[in-house]
Amino acid sequence: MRRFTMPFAFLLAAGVPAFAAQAPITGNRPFADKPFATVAVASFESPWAMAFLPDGHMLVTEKAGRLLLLSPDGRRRTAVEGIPAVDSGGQGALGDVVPHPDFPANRLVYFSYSVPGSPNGVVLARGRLAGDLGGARLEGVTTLYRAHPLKSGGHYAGRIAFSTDGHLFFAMGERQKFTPAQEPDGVLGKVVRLTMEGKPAPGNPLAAKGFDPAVWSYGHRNPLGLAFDPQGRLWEAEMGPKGGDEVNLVLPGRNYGWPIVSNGDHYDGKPIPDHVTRPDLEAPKVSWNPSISPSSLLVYSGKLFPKWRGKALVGALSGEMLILVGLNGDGAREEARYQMGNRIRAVDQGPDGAVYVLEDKDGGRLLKLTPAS
Ligand SMILES: [Ca+2]
Repeated sequence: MRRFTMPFAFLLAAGVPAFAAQAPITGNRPFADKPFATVAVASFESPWAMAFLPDGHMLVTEKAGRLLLLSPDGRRRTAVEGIPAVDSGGQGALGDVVPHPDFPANRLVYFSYSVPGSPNGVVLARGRLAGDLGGARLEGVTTLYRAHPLKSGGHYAGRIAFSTDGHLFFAMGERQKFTPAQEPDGVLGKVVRLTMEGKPAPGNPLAAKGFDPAVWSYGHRNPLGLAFDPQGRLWEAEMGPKGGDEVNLVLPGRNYGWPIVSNGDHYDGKPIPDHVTRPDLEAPKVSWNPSISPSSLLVYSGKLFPKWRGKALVGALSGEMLILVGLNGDGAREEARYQMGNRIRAVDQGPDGAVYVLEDKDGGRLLKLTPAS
């Protein structure tokens, strides 16, 4: 990593908040004692994402293209029919799954997947969940939004988050092609803000500047974590290059720097200027070197872990850990890391306040975390 030092006064003059971001985390920090007990409740083949229905039933996606409906205790399951064909080669997958905020009334489920073909892209789709554990299907499946332009490569992303004011945020990666993240006419390496029907939301911040009208923020690499905090701030975790993984506070119309700047370097060893060299671009609130490979981000709001409320939990693939990130206004800070001994692909919260994580390999277990007694 190339280090740049700049006079503190310069940073202040440039309008960079002095305490909003944590200095890059370098080196391997010690693991904290786990404040939780862990029990495995189910296992899957390369699971990718999960979601809870309001009554406690779970939806889990598997990379190869299966959507599963599980009983609240994880013991019973059925494969949900009606999922379109998925390109699961490389980083392709049946990706995120999230029920509509008003699911009890409309039974709508949003999901993302990489479509077959080369070049291809990730799409956002929606269907109505019918049936139960005796047999379930998605009816009326409709593609609501398509990443463009089409490319070949990984970094699809495909993460979905709903704001409380009725918008759908969808994060897309730059397909390992770097420059699309800065190109105004495409949506790769961007977070877009859509209506619940998948149309560019009116009033998006960059439409008048010649960007695709859906774009909310840009300059992202592989944004796999996306969640709102209780105050309505949008937090994002993205896989950076070597030593440049990030947690960002996503603000409308802002440029997050990729591939112009990063606190990491290219995997071929070529240096990239650090974020501090370009204070006009949004710097990460937390960055990690060595990489931890963030797969997911949850802002915890449950009752079982009072000390975690309002904080983020980041699942790490190569880091094989769960990282507790304190959110303080517009700032963020790593507070603890918990060794999990497996790649963590997803992290979510159950209606009971328990935390659930999906392991990525060796059986793909779903673990339930409850307070240690
Ligand atoms: Ca960045």
